[in-house]
Amino acid sequence: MSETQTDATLTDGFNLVVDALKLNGITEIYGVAGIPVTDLMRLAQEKGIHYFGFRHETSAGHAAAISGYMRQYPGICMTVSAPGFLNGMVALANATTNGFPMILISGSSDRAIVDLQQGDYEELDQMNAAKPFAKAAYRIERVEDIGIGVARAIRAALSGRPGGVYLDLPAAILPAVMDAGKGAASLIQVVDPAPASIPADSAVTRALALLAQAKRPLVILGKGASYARIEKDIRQFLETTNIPFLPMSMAKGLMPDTHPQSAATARSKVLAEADVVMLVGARLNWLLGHGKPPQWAEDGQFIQLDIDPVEIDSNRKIEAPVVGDIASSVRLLLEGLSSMPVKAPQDWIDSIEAHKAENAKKMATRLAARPVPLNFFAALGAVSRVVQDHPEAYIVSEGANTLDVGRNLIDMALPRHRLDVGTWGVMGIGMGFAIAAAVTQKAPVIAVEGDSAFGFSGMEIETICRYNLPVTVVIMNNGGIYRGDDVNRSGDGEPGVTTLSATARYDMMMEAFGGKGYTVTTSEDLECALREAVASGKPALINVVIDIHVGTESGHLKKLNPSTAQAAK
Ligand code: ADP
Ligand code: TPW
Ligand code: MG
Repeated sequence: MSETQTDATLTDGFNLVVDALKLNGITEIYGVAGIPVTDLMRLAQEKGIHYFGFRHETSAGHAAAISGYMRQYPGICMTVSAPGFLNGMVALANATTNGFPMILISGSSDRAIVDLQQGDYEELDQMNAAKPFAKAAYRIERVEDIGIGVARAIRAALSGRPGGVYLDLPAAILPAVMDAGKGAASLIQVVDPAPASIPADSAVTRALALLAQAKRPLVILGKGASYARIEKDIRQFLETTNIPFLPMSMAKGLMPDTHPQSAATARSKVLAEADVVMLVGARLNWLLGHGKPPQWAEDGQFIQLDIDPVEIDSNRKIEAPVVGDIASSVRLLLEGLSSMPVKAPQDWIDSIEAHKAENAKKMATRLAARPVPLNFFAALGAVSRVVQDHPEAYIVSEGANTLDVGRNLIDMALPRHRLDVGTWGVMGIGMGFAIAAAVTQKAPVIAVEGDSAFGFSGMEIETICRYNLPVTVVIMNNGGIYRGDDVNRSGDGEPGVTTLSATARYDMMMEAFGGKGYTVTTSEDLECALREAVASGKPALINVVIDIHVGTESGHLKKLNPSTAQAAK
């Protein structure tokens, strides 16, 4: 513990870091304590910033990142040096990949020793290690630069395409003192850190002209659109033009999934047949088949709304780029409709409707079944019925079958309420995202987790209990990664590659920390337990026993999974 500073004319690095964060509206820090940041965390807490202590830095980092996404303002993760820093890096890299604004602040060791590799405590050249994975990386080396360092980090995280920023705090600057008045004057409150970026009129007109002559137009909504909070204007734009839309996973709820213009249940058809596609904050990456055949029409034309000019033409030709911030871009497109009206042709709408009706019939049959042991459809159907009655609930999800089937079955009514594995398909976001959603949104959270996926952050249920958060974890326990019946072909009796414990009682883990645990084997019991758990507003975990034979290897990503056609040689 540092001694209490009694000289009123002096301040120090500890105080200045906390004051700089507070001045810029930071209200939470997620982290794991240790040298050299323990007292920094204590001081932050003392000065009114809520501190959430985690069991692993990756989860704390994911919490900061998703708080950034939900708030449109950087979340803060704080870690110790070297290993703690590296644990946090997974989340920082994931945030950069997904465009979530966050700042990873790590304490670091003595630079003079680190740079000569003389073996300091937790020695690592953290700033250079962070650079390839961060949108920006800064190190503050003088106590009088703390204000500038924090301001730069916030601006870098938020401006343009948001991302993860690394801020290195060498231990020596924390107790370093300076004149209190000069210290206060050195702090910077950032002004307009994510300035509007207005697209050119010509870009807007070009996009509308392309849409106006389309025979089979389609709008794709991505998480960039959710982040930009365009729910009001995009709804008006879509309802005025009657263009069908498809949400990417985390854009579900930007327009309600039950909206008649949603083409989600005719996804393959509209991708293959659309002649003009407008991408709104969605990238043509693997999640959209890179915009290429066979998923897409060879001669389809694209409009792309994005804040990053370099995104345009990244995978195929974009006929009408609209580079700007999405809120401004959509507003201008909406205004432009008065002079350039756009209406989706009725025969296109009719053909989509017919396809949707057919698929809905197939799905209804699937959902009516009540198999025991449960399969994913029956179990996730029960979850979706509860979510329908709780539109305010935040849904976190990860896994493979659990994620893919859940994404299709669980309708979202409100924007930014679905938080999942995003661009990388990363496992381990579960409890961190759930904690941040509960903390920042003061709403119930339902984390729908594969049994493998849960394991990556499972210890954080202690964190959930310690802070008494309204999080219900639902584990689809099929005893494995994808399925629970893998065979060890060596015959030596050890478990197969994807096998986990099908009889594991994850609910007892929750009980061990003081939360409520349930094990269920039927969809009725699952629905009942979930309703009770959400209504309680307290930590709960439902272990759902799923048939070990029903999962598909790699879920919906079967084609990406290479397998050997050769016998063992
Ligand atoms: P999804 O996974 O939902 O398809 P992506 O993460 O691939 O979404 O794409 C989101 C896109 O949105 C990124 O290319 C990013 O640059 C862009 N974006 C993020 N925020 C904004 C914003 N405020 N204005 C414009 N574009 C944005
Ligand atoms: C950080 C690879 C993708 S999906 C998955 C793994 C391990 C788990 C699937 O099993 P689960 O779901 O969760 O039980 P289900 O319903 O299909 O049985 N490490 C990281 N990220 C990824 N994506 C993996 C490994 C993977
Ligand atoms: Mg599983």
